[in-house]
Order: sequence, then C-alpha cells, then structure tokens
Amino acid sequence: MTGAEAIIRSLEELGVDEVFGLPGGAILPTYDPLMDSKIRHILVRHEQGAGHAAEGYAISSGRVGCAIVTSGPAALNTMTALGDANLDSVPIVVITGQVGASLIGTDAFQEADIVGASMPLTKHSFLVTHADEIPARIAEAFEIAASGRPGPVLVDITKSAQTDELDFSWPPQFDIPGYRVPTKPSKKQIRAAAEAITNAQAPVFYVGGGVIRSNASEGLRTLVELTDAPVVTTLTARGAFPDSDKHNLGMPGMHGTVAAVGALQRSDLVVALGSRFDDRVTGKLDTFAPRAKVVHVDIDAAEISKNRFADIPIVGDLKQVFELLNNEISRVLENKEKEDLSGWWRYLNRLRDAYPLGWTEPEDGRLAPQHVLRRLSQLSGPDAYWATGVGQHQMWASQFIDFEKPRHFISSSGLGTMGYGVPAGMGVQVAQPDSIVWVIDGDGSFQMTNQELATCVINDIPIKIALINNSVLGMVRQWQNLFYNQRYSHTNLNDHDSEQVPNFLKLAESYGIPGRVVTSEEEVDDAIQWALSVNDSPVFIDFRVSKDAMVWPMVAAGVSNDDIRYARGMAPTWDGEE
Ligand SMILES: Cc1ncc(C[n+]2csc(CCOP(=O)(O)OP(=O)(O)O)c2C)c(N)n1
Repeated sequence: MTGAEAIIRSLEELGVDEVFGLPGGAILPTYDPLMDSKIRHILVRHEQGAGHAAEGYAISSGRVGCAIVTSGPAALNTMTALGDANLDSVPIVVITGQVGASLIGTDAFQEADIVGASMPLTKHSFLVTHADEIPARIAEAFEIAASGRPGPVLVDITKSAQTDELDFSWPPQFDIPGYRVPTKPSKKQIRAAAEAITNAQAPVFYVGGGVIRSNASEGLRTLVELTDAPVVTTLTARGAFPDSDKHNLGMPGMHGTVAAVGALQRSDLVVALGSRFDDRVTGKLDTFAPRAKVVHVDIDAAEISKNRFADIPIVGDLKQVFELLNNEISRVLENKEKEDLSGWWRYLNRLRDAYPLGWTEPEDGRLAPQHVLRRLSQLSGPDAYWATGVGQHQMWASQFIDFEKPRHFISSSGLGTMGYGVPAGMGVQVAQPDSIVWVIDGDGSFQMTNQELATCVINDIPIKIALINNSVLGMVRQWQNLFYNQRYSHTNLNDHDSEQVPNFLKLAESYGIPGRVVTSEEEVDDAIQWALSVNDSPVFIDFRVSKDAMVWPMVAAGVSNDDIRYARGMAPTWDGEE
C-alpha cells in the first residue's frame, strides 16, 4: 500500500475513531484514503481549532486526541495547541504533511521546519521521510503521547513518504531509545511518605492534574478517608476530588480560596500529588508553605524538586502509588493512634466560614458574572462538561461551578490560551455525544476562534455557549485597575456600550445557531433552562455582565500567598478569632 494508506490504516489499528483536521497540498495523498475509512473526520475552520479540539477530546475521554493538517502555515497554526497540550500534559498526536523529501531545505512552497519549531512545544516530534517507517512512527507517537506523563507528539510526514509504497504489517516493531516510563515506585519512599503523613499535625493534599491524567481519583478518595486530611485541587485538578466533600477546600493559588491558600501556608506537610508547584499556586516561591515538609509524587522525575525541594520524592504512576501508599498507611494505623487533626480542622473551618467565595453586586446594573456561573452549575448538574476560554470568566468558572467528577472541567491552565473554549468544547462534545457540554467564554477569547461554530453546526456538535460578555479584556483590565492606576490601556473591546461590535446574537444566528441576550437577573434561569432544552443544535447565550466585576480572592503576581486579598484592600486574619 502507499504511505498515505498506511497512515490511515495505522490510525484504524490504533483504534482512532475521530480526527480533527483540514487538508492541503502536502497532506492530500492521505486525505484520499481517509475518504474510504470508518474514521470520522471533522473538518475544522482553522488548524488551531483542530489542535484544541483534540485536547478537549483527550481530556474528557482519557483517549489520545488526533489532528491532521497540511504543511507550512497549517502546521504552524497547530503550534499554540501543541504548546498548550505540553504545559497541561494532554495526550494528542498531530500529523502534519511536509513537502517532498527532496525539497526539504529548499524553501519550497509551504515548507516550514515544523519538527524544529515544535520540538520545544511537544513531548516529542518526528520527521518521517520513508514510507516504510510510517506504521512504527505513528504507533510510537501514540505510545509516547499516552504513556508516562502524557503530552503532545507531532509526526511530520513528507509528501514523498505518503506517495511511496511499503509492505504494511501490524503491529510494527518499535524501540524508543532513551524513553523510559517509571515502573514501580520505591517501597522505601512509600514507607517514608506513610510515616510522614500519619505523623503530620497539619497535613494537606495538594492535588494536581496528574490525579486526573492517571485516573487516580478513587485512590485519592481512599487516602482522604484514611487520613481525614484536607484537599486542595488546582485548576487542572478541579473535579479530581468532589467539591461537595467537606475535605475539599477548593482551589489554591492566585485566585484560590482563602482556606486553600491558608491550608498550604500553615501546613506542616504538603503532599503534592501530580502537581508541580506552579508559580500561580505558590506565589512568591521562597515564602510558600514555609513550615512544611514536602512529599512529592509525580510520574515525571524532572518535576521533583524543580521548584520546591522534596523531602520525600516518589516517582511513579499515581494510581499505583495510591494503592501502595494507602496499604502502607492502613498498616501503620493498625499499630498507632491516628493524629488528632481536630485543631487543624478548627483552624481551616474558621477560614472557610469567615472567607467564603462571594461577590458584591455590580453598581452599573449589569449582571454579576459569578451569579451566572453559579446558576449555570446548579441548573446543569454534575454530569455536565465545561470548557472555558481564558480570563476572568475562566476563574469564575473554576470558582463557582461545582465539580464532582474528574475530566469534566476542560480549561487551558499552564499556557492560558485565549480562544481555547469553543474548539476544546467541540472536541469534548465529539467524545461525549450524549452529554451536556457548556463552553464558558469571554467576549475576547470567543473572538479568537468562534469560526468553529460552523464546524459545530455542520457536524451536529451541539455545544452550548455561555458568553460572559463584559465588552472588555476583563482579566487584563483587572490588573490595570489594581496595578496601573486604573489606566485602561487598550482593553476596551467596544467604544460604545450600546452598540456592540460584533452583534454576537446576529453572529450566532448567521451560523444558524439560536441565541438569546440576557441583561437582567430575572432572565438568567429562564435562558439557561431554554439552552438546556435544545439538544439538536448548538445554542448561544450572550450574558451582559459588568465590566467592573473582579475575580477575588487574589494573590498579586510575585507576592507571598500570605498577602492574599479576598476583596480590594481586605486581608484575611490568619490567626485568632474574628
Ligand atoms: C492568546 C492570548 N492572548 C493574550 C492573552 C492575555 N490575556 C489573558 S486574559 C485576557 C483577557 C481575556 O478577555 P476575555 O476573553 O474577554 O475574558 P474576561 O477576562 O473578560 O473574562 C488576555 C488578553 C492570553 N492569555 N492569550
């Protein structure tokens, strides 16, 4: 068969059911056999959308997401998604066409060095110049994307490799020199961690996206039951542990809850579980959790002691680590009284009660975005999936939606990619065809990728869009408000409040998507119920919210977590009674 046929056949053998893509010259040979394949191809409107859709598909399903595009500009258009998937450890494979092997390096039409460009943005990138390499390289790409710490892999295949012939056989033999996935976690370290956890008087489980990636939520639940210790869940980990469980203090970090931030700052033992001490969590690093010893569990040894020294490092898959650690803790607790954490819990509960998430009503008569998010969550229930753009609306989504299950919150965390929401939500809906999928978007983020609405309409992908429309680049404006003397340099998306450009309702309608504009609180529930009742097409709601609404609490960039503010100028009282 031809290399092109081998690409499609390899994807079929790997169990790929859906791919997102857009054809062009250098990938044309592969699009021909794709037409006869059972693989469902979803034709996007921009290649960045194909990449984010593959991410949404992967995060929500736990499978590898796949995108396929042509060379040069098309491949370059996927770079943002590759970088995004790299920072959030999302398993995707992007297949790009490349000019013919003999043309490489000649500045040929639509030639770009995509392997070179993508190398720092991916877990790995391959250039394939011979047809007979195709099955092995594609199999390797899927193996590398999904195994160990997941991540994006790019396979750049020359047009000549696609048109040349090979003898296809499956499974291919492959050996990836230098690529090792950690096997058994160290027993000695597990014992040390169990010892530290059972002796701690103020422990906290700092849960990151790794718990979701390794499907380890059950193990975490058992660990919490055994120890009664508090849990904080980072942006990538929302849903890894149910919000309704009283052990969950919410999200830590820059826009985390006072209780979650306080728990880390005051703890004597931070148990980092698939989390990476990101600057958005630690604040000023040398003032982070100053008293705490650290147990750090991660499948990627490079994360251990990268930002914060780990007293007890454990390299391994969390699912397996939880099993061993929970057994070891049970064993220790057979011979030892549980530490009394009631004083620690009194302290944390005081913080939780004194500083709950809340908001002040806007003075301009517009909607409070937090109210909209809370009602969306309450009316949609715990089975709904949520994809977001980046900005204030993303933080409110994280704060005010109740997450009960892993893989239901799909958000660009590490890279913070505006424009992620619509295409990622589209990918989620393809993977979860019978579920409610909400896209929570900002009017800035939405305008970066909303052309994928056409993809959604044409391919029967009925996402629901809640536009949190404040007519400004809200998060940037918030920083200008707080740190630049309210000088709003270039953050207004509209000159006139009354005439918005674009008219989002008409924009949605031009795609054949029914929509509503909501300006008052009385209309909020009705509009959400209406959107929930529409299942056969995308729906769109333009919620007109106040541009002065702010995301609180906040730890300013580069500042100690101890200096968190829960409202403008309002610092929590860490010690003593209110
Ligand atoms: C691609 C990209 N460009 C710029 C930024 C910087 N940035 C972060 S938040 C933000 C404003 C987002 O505005 P909007 O999508 O309307 O959301 P809001 O904050 O108003 O809720 C900007 C410009 C970014 N994160 N991503």
